[in-house]
Order: sequence, then C-alpha cells, then structure tokens
Amino acid sequence: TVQPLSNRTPSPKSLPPCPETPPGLVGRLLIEFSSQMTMERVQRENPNVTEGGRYMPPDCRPRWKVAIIIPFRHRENHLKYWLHYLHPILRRQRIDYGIYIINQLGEDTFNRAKLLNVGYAEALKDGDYNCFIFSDVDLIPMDDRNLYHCYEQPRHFAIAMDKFGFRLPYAGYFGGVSGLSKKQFLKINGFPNEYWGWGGEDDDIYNRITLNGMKVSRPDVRIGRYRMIKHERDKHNEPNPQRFNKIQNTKNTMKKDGISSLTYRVVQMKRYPLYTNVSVEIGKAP
Ligand code: UD2
Ligand code: MN
Repeated sequence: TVQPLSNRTPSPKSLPPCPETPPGLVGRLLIEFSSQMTMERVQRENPNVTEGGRYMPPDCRPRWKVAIIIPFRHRENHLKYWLHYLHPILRRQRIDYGIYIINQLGEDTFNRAKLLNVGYAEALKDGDYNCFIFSDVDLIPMDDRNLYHCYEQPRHFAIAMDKFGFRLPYAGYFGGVSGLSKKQFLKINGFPNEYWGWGGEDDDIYNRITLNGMKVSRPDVRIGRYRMIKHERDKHNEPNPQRFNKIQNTKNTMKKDGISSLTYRVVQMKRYPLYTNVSVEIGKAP
C-alpha cells in the first residue's frame, strides 16, 4: 500500500489561470530512438517531476487535472523513451498531470482496453483527475502544440503517424493516443473489457462515442504527428479473430460491458520517480 497524495499542496488559488496557448512551446520536434536511453538520465533531466510521475505548473492554474494512462507489459525500453520525451513536453504545455503505467501481470492474452479501464479507476483513487489521456507506450508526439489536455468532445491525438504515412488511416480511427474528460468517459460506460488480443478495441471505443451523440475532435494534421518506436507484434497479443464481429455489436454490448462491469485485482502499486506503476491481474479470455 502507498499513502495517497492528498497532503500534496494544491496550486494556490492566487495563481492566474493558465493561458490557452502556453508560452515557450517549440513546435516541431526531433524524435529519434537510436541513442541509448537510461532511466538515470531521464531522472536527471526531470528534477521537477515529483514522486509517482506528478507535475504541476508553478506559475499558473490549469483547468484540467490529467491522468495519463499507459497499458503495459514487457516494454521497459519503450517506456524510457516515452518518459524522456513526454515529461519535458508536458511541462512546457503547463499540464497538471500524473503518469500511470498499468502493467498486466502473467502471460495470458493482453487486453489493452481493460487495462485502460483499470487505469481510469486507479488514477481516480489516487487524485481528483477530471481528464484521462490513454497512450500507447511506443508513441511520441512530434509537435508540442498537440496539447495533452481534454476538449469539448473526446479527443484523438495520434492522427498522423509515421507508420501510416502521416495520414489518418480511416475516418473512424481512434487508436494510439486518445483523451476523454471524466464526464465523457462515464457517458460511454468507459471502454470494453472483452477485447482480448490485438485490435478492434479502439474501433469499439469510437463506436461508443458516436452512439452516445458525441463527436471526435482532432488537432490539425500538421500538428498531430507521431513517431512509433518500431517493434514486432508481442507474444500473447495475437490479432483477435472476433474483433470484426464484436465491433458490429457495440450498441448492444456497451451498456453492460464497461467501467460498470470492471473487475480486477491490484497486486502492487508503486511510485517511481517518473511514474506510478500499477501491477494488476485482469483475468483471461473466456
Ligand atoms: C495499434 C494501435 C493501438 C491499439 C492496437 C490494437 C497504433 C499506433 N496503435 O497498435 O492503439 O489499438 O493497435 O490493440 O495504431 N502493449 C504492451 N505489451 C504487449 C502488448 C501491448 O505494453 O505485450 C501495449 C503498449 O502500450 C503498446 C500498446 O499496448 O504500445 C498497443 O500494442 P502494439 O503497440 O503492439 O500494437 P500496434 O502498434 O499495432
Ligand atoms: Mn505499437
């Protein structure tokens, strides 16, 4: 068990609200994965991040309190790059945030969307977040004007990826990095828990959003650019053959399957200097 951080000093009421456009952004960034990265170096470079991977801008009061949720298993090397690039970007963006790595224990089939639901629930126990950003561990934004907070409508951030030729692969694409306010997340009953293995869960989430009368918002295609660290398909995350059928049925399944039906067991929650790790048992495919 870990002490909740309720004794943390909130930003004083006297600070002015943060500006719409943070000063000091640099725009397009150079992102590469060839140099070796170590956690010690990333820690050295980010002395202002507090335990558990939390940060608050010192000079203004943000509208959003953002939990960044990363589904995870056996991707330690990617995580180092993610932390190396994202902490400085988020700091320049004046985001009030915490980083949550949701680590699926065991070697049963991976379940990205269920891990994201766990991240939502566990982050809320840890802080009064009103915005949740869900990111793959291998995706790095190439432009710091792509602001990691929430919007009037559910947000899709990763719209122009190198691996898709910097274009949206299809109109209903919602994979990679997305963000919902607490209210938006609850309106769609969270994410599906029943997508085991690779694929489809992002389309189901997209369906939930449109079926509930919301619309996806996106940044400009010149700004929503990403690099994905090259990787092979992981073991125990084979393409889910049921995915094509399942995404036809979101309308019927979403009311029952979601944050309302989520069950899991947290085995360990541990605060590291640059992130909070939640190791969890989520069961296996029926
Ligand atoms: C695509 C989508 C992703 C998701 C997935 C289908 C992009 C850029 N991303 O990713 O959002 O919809 O397809 O499920 O198109 N992970 C681990 N360990 C594992 C397996 C997965 O940590 O063993 C995590 C990790 O954060 C990873 C993410 O799950 O980035 C998505 O898995 P992937 O990177 O293997 O799948 P990819 O690149 O096809
Ligand atoms: Mn990937």
